[in-house]
Amino acid sequence: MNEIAARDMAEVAANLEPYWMPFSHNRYFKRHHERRLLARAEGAYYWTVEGDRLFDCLSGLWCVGLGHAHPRIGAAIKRQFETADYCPAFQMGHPETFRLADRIARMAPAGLDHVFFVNSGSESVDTALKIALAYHRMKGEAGRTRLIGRERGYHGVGFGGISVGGMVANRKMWPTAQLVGVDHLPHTYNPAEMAFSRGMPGWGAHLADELTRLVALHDASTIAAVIVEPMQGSAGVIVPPVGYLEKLREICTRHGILLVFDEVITGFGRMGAAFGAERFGVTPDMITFAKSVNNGVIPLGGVIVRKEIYEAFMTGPEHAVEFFHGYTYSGHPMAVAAAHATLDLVEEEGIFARVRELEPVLEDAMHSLKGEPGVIDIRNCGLAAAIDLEPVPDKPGLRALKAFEEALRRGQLPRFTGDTIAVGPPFIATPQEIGKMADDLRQAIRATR
Ligand code: PXG
Ligand code: PLP
Repeated sequence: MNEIAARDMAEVAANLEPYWMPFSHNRYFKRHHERRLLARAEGAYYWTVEGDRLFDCLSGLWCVGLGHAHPRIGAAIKRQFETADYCPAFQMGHPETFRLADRIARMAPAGLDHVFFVNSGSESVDTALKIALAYHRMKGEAGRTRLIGRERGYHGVGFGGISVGGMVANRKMWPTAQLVGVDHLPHTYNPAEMAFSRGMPGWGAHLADELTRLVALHDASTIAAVIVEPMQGSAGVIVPPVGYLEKLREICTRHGILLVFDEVITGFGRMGAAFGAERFGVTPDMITFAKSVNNGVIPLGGVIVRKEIYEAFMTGPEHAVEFFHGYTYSGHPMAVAAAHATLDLVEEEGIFARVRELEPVLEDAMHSLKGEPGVIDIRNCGLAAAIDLEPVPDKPGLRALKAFEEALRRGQLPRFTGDTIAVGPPFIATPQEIGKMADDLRQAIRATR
């Protein structure tokens, strides 16, 4: 970092107060921000304002798989800025946005072939839920108004997303602001049956039968859609039990209920395939995505839908708007340019195959932490893994915070929530970097004893 940049950073650091940080302990951060202000990023590393290098254990927040500051992505953004920085999204379009929709449709499971663009995972979820409700109405089944989510699910922070989401802290402040008629499937995590499972646990497929129970309770004619993350990311890498997603698919099909996979984390490489749907061999009716689609460089998300869903909307006079929904920045040319450059690199460098090669490396490295003090579970799938630590009595979250701070001292930037440490290394990470990450986490965990 040059001298001026260093001085600017120091000045910024002097007044941290006005920024209200998202999903953060603001007061603690503003008093203890050593190694937590990131000044620079390149490849699989960040550099803090103090000049310390940190390995990017979670690829940013699950989004920067190809590493930071990729020159090809940077060049594409610059070129797009000079060519057409913004185009109105409504009643107009940029050719590259159409080309990206076509490209994503080709990567998606057969049958899912239309793409609606948004700017975040939260928007992708709210959009998918609105499509589901409107779809049934367009089809003459206006009574299908119920949405089914899942306990421990994370579907962003929009009012729709928190309604189907299953994390109490994200919901409890807004009980009357949530969608009515929502119900939840049970989560699939049961440590007594699956602690230290490698990949998909063998126990738990029967929990999908709870959907049959909800159908019996509410009647299928009232249910519009079921939304689940194929692998629950935010909840701490909760991997679907063998056979579970297949059962959900079968029950939804039987009852005319749309199945939505929220692939904001699992889409575009994290599972070693274009989508979790492909990896797990189960095809939903809609897929929501964001994050890795353009390496997290400029906000971009979307919803991929089946042809029949798109076509159900294509009625009425041809000159009239069919779906009253969209965002100023839907299909933003800059975000789209970053996506094309990202997907070019993903293809050229065989990124999905690389993730599949790294998966057992990460699995072995992380499961080698079994037996360390206070480690009560380790889970993994694709290039994602999580470790649960035994909480300090009466101080939930403190153990993981201490491990996190020790990890920073050792040059690692993992993610911590509650007493869970999560990692999702960049797709470009080397086996050596993954090994070192696990070893540094081992020392960090030991230090919390
Ligand atoms: N759906 C899923 C499945 C997600 O994982 C969202 C929706 C919301 O996306 P936006 O772009 O609105 O944040 C997410 C986001 C973590 C972590 O530490 C996970 C997310 C975001 C930030 C941190 O696991 N997931
Ligand atoms: N609020 C106001 C007053 C607006 O004019 C708009 C868009 O025109 C919005 C919110 C929605 O913004 P966006 O399209 O970026 O989601």
